[in-house]
Amino acid sequence: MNPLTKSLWVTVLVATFACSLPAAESAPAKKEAPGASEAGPTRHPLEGVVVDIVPDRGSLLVKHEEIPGVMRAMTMLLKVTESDLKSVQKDQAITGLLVRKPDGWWLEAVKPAAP
Ligand SMILES: [Cu+2]
Repeated sequence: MNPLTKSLWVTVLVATFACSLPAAESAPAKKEAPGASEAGPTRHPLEGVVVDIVPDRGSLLVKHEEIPGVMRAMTMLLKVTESDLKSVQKDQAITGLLVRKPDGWWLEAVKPAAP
C-alpha cells in the first residue's frame, strides 16, 4: 500500500469512527413525513460520489454531501447490497438512503444521480 493510499484509509477510518459516535445522531428526533416507515431506523436521503468500490467489505467508499442533523460532508465507507455494489462505477454521482443499522452505516436504494 503506498503512503497516499494509506493516509486515505486512515482518513476513512477516522471518518467512519466519527460517524459511529452517538453525538452524530444527537439531533432531536423529529417527526418524519407521513409515509415514513414506523418500524426500524430512519432513512436519510444522501447525495455523493463513489470514490472507490470495496467488494471484500461489501462497501462503497462514498464522498457525500452534508446530511443536515445527521452528518457533515465527508468521505466514508457505506455498506451496500451485493446488487448495489455491482450497479455503480467509480467516480459515479449517486443518490441513496443512508441508514444506521446495528452493524454500521448502510446506503440503500442506490441510484445514479440525475444528470
Ligand atoms: Cu458520513
